[in-house]
Amino acid sequence: MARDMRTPSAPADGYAALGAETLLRIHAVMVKARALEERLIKMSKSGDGFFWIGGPGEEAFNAALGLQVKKGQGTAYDYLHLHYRSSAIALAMGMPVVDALRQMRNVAADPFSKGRNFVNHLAIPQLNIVPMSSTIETQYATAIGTGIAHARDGGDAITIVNGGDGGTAEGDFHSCLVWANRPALPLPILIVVANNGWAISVAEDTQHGEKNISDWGKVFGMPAKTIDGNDPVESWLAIAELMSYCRTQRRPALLEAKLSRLYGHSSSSGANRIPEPDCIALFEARLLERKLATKEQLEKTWRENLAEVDAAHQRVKAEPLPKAESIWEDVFADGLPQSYPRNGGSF
Ligand SMILES: Cc1ncc(C[n+]2csc(CCOP(=O)(O)OP(=O)(O)O)c2C)c(N)n1
Ligand SMILES: [Mg+2]
Repeated sequence: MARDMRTPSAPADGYAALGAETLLRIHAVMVKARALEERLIKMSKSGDGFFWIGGPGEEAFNAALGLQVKKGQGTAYDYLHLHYRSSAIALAMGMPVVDALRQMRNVAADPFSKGRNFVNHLAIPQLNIVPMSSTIETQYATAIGTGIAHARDGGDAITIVNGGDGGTAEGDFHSCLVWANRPALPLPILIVVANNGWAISVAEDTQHGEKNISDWGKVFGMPAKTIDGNDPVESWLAIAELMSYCRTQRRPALLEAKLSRLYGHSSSSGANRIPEPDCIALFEARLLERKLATKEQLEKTWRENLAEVDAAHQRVKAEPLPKAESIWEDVFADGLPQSYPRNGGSF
């Protein structure tokens, strides 16, 4: 079914507001993410991995988000509850490409799951990126937990949760809205929905009675927006505005980003290129049009990132798989300090 992809151009002054340096930083993250994802797809098709799912098409929005995170470890920093299309967010925050390739090849050096989870199921304690789950939408429920921690701690750190449009039909998304908006303890959560118009093979317009997913925000009177997530400038400005609201007001906001799904759902549906708008091609055309970059500059970014991914792949090919005896490692978390309930906490 044909889909209206809505790709209006960002406000002209958005480019001036961000400036060439930030725009090229965003572009570099987008290119890195695409180079990584296309290599992951290749690996899944050439016996160097078993399955692929990932984020080609989400680079514009995700780069703009990842670069604005207050990153670090602990409640003084943002917590992120992401999903399997979030690679560009993690790359923007400093995840090395080699780590994603390690998880694809399921080698023991995979720092997220020691070679035992699907690709793009990240877990990075140093960046407050909590372990991702293959069950969709459950991250909106776990986000309530760090949202409560952030609400109690004060400061300016927030919880960020992102997932797909299809999953918003599930209870976890609505639990997050309800918990984040309780008058007794509002939660500083930026609730993001990456709306690619599909849940595997089910089209969004056959399932959603609401006009926009962001309309759910009206029930709570919370700030809520639907934006063109294929446009990094529009994305950056909307994220900046809603993040600032969550940080300063200590309350939630809802952001729906309409974007492309450039290689279908996963390797299970073939992972072949789909003719939807490509955020990188669109962005590069605008950068060139506005003379904010030269063709040579953009090509250099591609060359460098493709070379980095290639070198990382060669390295991972030589790394060993996990040993069978390690199968029970990290299954249970022993010896955690008692942290719930805590004195003075109110529900
Ligand atoms: C709880 C749960 N139900 C069903 C599935 C099977 N499943 C995996 S991905 C997916 C579609 C998700 O669509 P959406 O939320 O729009 O995210 P997208 O993949 O489009 O980014 C489904 C139904 C699952 N993983 N978890
Ligand atoms: Mg979807």
